[in-house]
Amino acid sequence: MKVKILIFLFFVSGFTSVSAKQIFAATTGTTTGAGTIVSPNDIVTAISKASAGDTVYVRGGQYMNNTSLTFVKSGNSSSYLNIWAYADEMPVFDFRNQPYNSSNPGIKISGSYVHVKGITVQGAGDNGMFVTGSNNRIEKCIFRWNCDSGLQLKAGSNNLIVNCDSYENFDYQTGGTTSPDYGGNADGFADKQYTNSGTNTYVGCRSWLNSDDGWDHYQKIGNTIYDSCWCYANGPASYDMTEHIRFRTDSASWFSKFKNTSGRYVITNYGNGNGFKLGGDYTAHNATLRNCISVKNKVKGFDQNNDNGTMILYNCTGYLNQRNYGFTNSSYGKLVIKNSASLSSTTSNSFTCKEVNQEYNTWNAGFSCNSADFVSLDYTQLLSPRKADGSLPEISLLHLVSTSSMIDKGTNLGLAYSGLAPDLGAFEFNAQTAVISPCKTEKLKVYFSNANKEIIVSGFVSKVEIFDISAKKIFEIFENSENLSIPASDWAKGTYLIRVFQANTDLSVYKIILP
Ligand SMILES: [Ca+2]
Ligand SMILES: [Ca+2]
Ligand SMILES: [Ca+2]
Repeated sequence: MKVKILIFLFFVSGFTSVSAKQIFAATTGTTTGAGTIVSPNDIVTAISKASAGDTVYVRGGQYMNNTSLTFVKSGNSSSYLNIWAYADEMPVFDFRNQPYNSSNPGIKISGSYVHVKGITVQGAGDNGMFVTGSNNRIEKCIFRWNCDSGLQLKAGSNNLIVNCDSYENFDYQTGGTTSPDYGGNADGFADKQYTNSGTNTYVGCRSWLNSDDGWDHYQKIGNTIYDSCWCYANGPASYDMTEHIRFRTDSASWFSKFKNTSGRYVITNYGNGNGFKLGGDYTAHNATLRNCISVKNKVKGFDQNNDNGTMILYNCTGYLNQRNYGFTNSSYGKLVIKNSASLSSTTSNSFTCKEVNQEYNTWNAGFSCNSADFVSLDYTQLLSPRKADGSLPEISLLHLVSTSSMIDKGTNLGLAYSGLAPDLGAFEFNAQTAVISPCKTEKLKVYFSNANKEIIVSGFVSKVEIFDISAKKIFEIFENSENLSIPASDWAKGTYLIRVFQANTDLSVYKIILP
């Protein structure tokens, strides 16, 4: 008995000593609050109480700030310091009353191993968020309507930016009235003008309608990976500021001079309007882009901009930019571009770096790409709402039709693919196009194996039914099975509905298009 009690005490005390704190911040929080959900702190106090392993839960609502918020706290390599939106709530840090000034970013993060999740930063007098630390993780955040770039990284290394959106950032006073360059600075993501030795990584991020560029790496020396990131319509011709959240702040001193005859306050944008600007000033920035798309930007979709690093583009798609791919400096940089696609480039692409390795792209001999290859060309889909977990929305834009000549025409680059070989462009054709009614267990997977021409139902199932497009049942099996392979080599091309029962009552429905 004594032994049992001793063991019990050991675990209790051991657990207590390493347990992480939870501290609540709210718009109604105070410096004297207990930091609990019923007695929250203000955000600055909450973060001051946190250390590695702790989580600051930020309640939803509008956090109005007239000055920058500076977070200097760090986690460590085994425990992040978390600053997370609470549950599904939406905390918005609003800096609309902050003076327009290049020393007035909204939130500054100089610490390392900090994980920020689920917050919005808007209307700052300079960058929305300004990061100088390393090994930070910025997730599910929104940066909008700031007076310089939405998210700026200016030092540090190994930062991971996941599922963030940065849009409509516009530096409307740059250059002043004597030499106007309105919009010349505000990028969606500015990761520039510094040197690092590690690698920053952007996954599932979107950048749209920013005044200057989608991503900008001017004078960057270091390394960046982009996975599944989207640029859209950066560099618009003008901004109508009449309804802008900073209108009241700068109305008399600034916006009033732009009033037009319709009573609107419209400011011409002088920004560059590139999607992914990979370098600048002949510095060596090594950029690896995988499955990225760049659509309808004012100038270049993918832009060397004199980068002297190694630029690797795998399975990227450029569409409707003035120039989808602009690699134009034959004295600098190494370009490796494969399995990529170009559609409707207004002027011709250019691939003329110091060293170029390009193959298996739609513009190379023997390959092709035209509008008939795609399910949809509706670029407004790019702005669809994200999924609940923050990941990119399901879209059909630039997805391949089953008859596309781009399917299985790529070379194996070590990325996941379906069918016999990788496809060209950002989206691999996948026979399983939709889950109509999702399965309730994570373990169920239904897909078409192009290699063996069979439908695979993996997971424990009690019954499977398959219907063709006319709703005729063409297959049925009652079997308590863990893995079914259903031969489909003699089935016609087209759409099939697959109903999978688990434990008889738990029904999942899938749509599969056989190529
Ligand atoms: Ca610029
Ligand atoms: Ca820029
Ligand atoms: Ca394929």
